[in-house]
Amino acid sequence: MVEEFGSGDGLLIVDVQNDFCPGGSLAVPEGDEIIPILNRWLALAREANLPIFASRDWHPENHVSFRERGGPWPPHCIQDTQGAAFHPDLELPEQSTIISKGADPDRDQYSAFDDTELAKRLREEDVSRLWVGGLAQDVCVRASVMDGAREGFEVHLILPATRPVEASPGDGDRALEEMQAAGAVIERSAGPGK
Ligand code: VGL
Ligand code: ZN
Repeated sequence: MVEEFGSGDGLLIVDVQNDFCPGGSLAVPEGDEIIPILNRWLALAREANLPIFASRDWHPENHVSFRERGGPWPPHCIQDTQGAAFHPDLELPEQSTIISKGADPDRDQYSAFDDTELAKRLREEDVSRLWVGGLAQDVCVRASVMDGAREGFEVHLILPATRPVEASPGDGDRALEEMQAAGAVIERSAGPGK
């Protein structure tokens, strides 16, 4: 249970985009069910004036991760398409900082920290404890949580606010173990005061 959410806290919402939600081209099962939980965190973060970051997968049409180039995934989150847009129910405040990744056609970036300004921006905003939710638990959330822990942040994964895509069965649970082993805290309650 999260007793207090205030100074030193920051929120990172990973890849809550149409293509990763039911109906999208790389749908995470129940991916949209995390949105009401994230909206509560967003409202609290906004009230407390805490820094909010939202990452997005932002691929060119010919991205190396797509099957036609021998990659593991169907085409998804192509820049400036509906599939790449944040889910319309996600209530991202105006002041949120958007972190785009995966724009290089020849390289993937699962982590929101990979070659982005995120770590620097978090330090500038004096964030020491980072709350993370979003999609997918076993891909970009996993990579972002592990990098965040490696960068020295106290990373808490909001478990009810994430879902795995499970390209292979068991990936979701394996990712949780790896994140925990990297020093992240797996938070099983849905939010502050819940
Ligand atoms: C993701 C698969 C491919 C994610 C991104 O955001 O978790 N998964 N690209
Ligand atoms: Zn991708």
